[in-house]
Amino acid sequence: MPVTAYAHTNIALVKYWGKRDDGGRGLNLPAVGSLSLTLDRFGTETTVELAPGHASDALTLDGTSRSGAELGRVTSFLDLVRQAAGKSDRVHVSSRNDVPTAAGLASSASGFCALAFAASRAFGLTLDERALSILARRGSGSAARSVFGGFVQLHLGTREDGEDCFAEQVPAALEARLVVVRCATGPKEVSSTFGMGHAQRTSPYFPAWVATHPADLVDAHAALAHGDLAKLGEVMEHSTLKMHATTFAARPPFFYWTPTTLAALAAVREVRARGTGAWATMDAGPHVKVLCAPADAAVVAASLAAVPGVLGVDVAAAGPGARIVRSGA
Ligand code: 2P0
Repeated sequence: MPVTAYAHTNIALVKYWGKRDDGGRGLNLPAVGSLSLTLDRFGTETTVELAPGHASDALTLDGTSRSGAELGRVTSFLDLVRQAAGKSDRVHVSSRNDVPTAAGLASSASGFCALAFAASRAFGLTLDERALSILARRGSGSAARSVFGGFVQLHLGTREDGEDCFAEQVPAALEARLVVVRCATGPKEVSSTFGMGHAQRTSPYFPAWVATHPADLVDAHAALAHGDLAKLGEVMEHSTLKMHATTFAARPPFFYWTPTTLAALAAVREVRARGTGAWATMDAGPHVKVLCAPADAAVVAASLAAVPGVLGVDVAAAGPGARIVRSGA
């Protein structure tokens, strides 16, 4: 029986960037914790159906059959689920993104979260949210957070087996909007997995990134608890700029930003200078996401839409956690 799951994407306010050594066990343990907002728009719907007797898994992504590295990463992840379920069946995975794949709008977050949910159910596992988050993390670190709605923390954890590295929802005394500003088309040139590894290995700023990260999480939590959007926005910008600074100082250096990214950042500063609270964050791609109060979202979106080079803007609110949408034929 096919099982279909949907997961919304999430955007980190305090970023995950870098991994800690797990002795080659494939646990995908982050070097730092993170704090995100799950969005009410953008996400991935994934159907998993067992294919008994088939020799290999099959992957269809956005209507196109995939092989090579894309299929390999999915098969490696499915092996974890097969191992947990004590089964060996191959499966057919069909996945549809309503985010541009690999463009820095976090499709791996919703993608691996939806896959973890659908595949575990298809193999007869009923995981609680924590176990689902741990499983999704092994596919992609950011996917651990999409299990939950609203503001979400991915705990760093200290255990070598990663069992205390899971996400949880964080209660918040504020509402916010994220204005998603599309600054380029096409896939990004440097994947986040490669980029964070390269920065970790070669950037002299990486140790400073890790050393200063816990204070950002403390500040962000305090801002959420006190409903202080300005404080949340300020620490969010600090986190993203430190993350990108590690890429500038890597050897060789790499840049996720385009001239349109910088023009959008200038527009955010102008909006702020005019007295409207607006703060920017960028992930492993050129797009800019602008945090603001719900009442300011229309003004912020209009200001950013007017920036030359900007391809479009979408206003997102807090969204729900992942869910099973269909189970059975
Ligand atoms: C984040 N990013 O916290 C950070 C900020 C991108 C920049 O998590 O290697 O695809 O699969 O665990 O989750 C994107 O990295 O990396 C990401 P892997 P992932 O959202």
